Amino acid sequence: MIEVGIVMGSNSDWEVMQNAARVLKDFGVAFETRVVSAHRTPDLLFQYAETAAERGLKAIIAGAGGAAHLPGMLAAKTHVPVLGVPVPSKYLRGEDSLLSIVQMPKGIPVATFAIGEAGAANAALFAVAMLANAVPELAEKLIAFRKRQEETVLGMTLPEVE
Ligand code: RP5
Repeated sequence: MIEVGIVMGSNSDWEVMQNAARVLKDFGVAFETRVVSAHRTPDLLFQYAETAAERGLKAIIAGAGGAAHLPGMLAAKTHVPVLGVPVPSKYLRGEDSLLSIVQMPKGIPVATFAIGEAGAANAALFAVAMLANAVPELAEKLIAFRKRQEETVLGMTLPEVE
């Protein structure tokens, strides 16, 4: 059963959003990917959000750039947790996306992540952490991932100053 939906406003967002897909794949979490545009396919957005819970989705990772209303509108139409990823935009470098996603009115939250690749990967890691509350094997994988990451950083060296 698909547990996480990854949606984005355009296929031009894929370069960033594939980082979320990569994490979920590495953790063995079943996911789907879809292009759903808040402004250009509003009916599809409503349909996706309205059916998310009954289809068994436990989280929706939504990435968009510019006037990034996709995560907020999804959150308005479903109680499934929405994790928002601001995608870098051409003229404002994603600061517009970030503010569009993070500044939700009280009552309809979107968990908002960093702009770009780190945000996409972290949204997926956060989804893994949520799922891991009910799946001990997933929790073990997450702990092992963090241990490997720790060892990588502990093994880092710096050059001598000449
Ligand atoms: C948003 O507009 C998308 O999320 C994308 O980041 C941005 C540009 O879309 P395209 O013009 O590349 O389709 O809706």
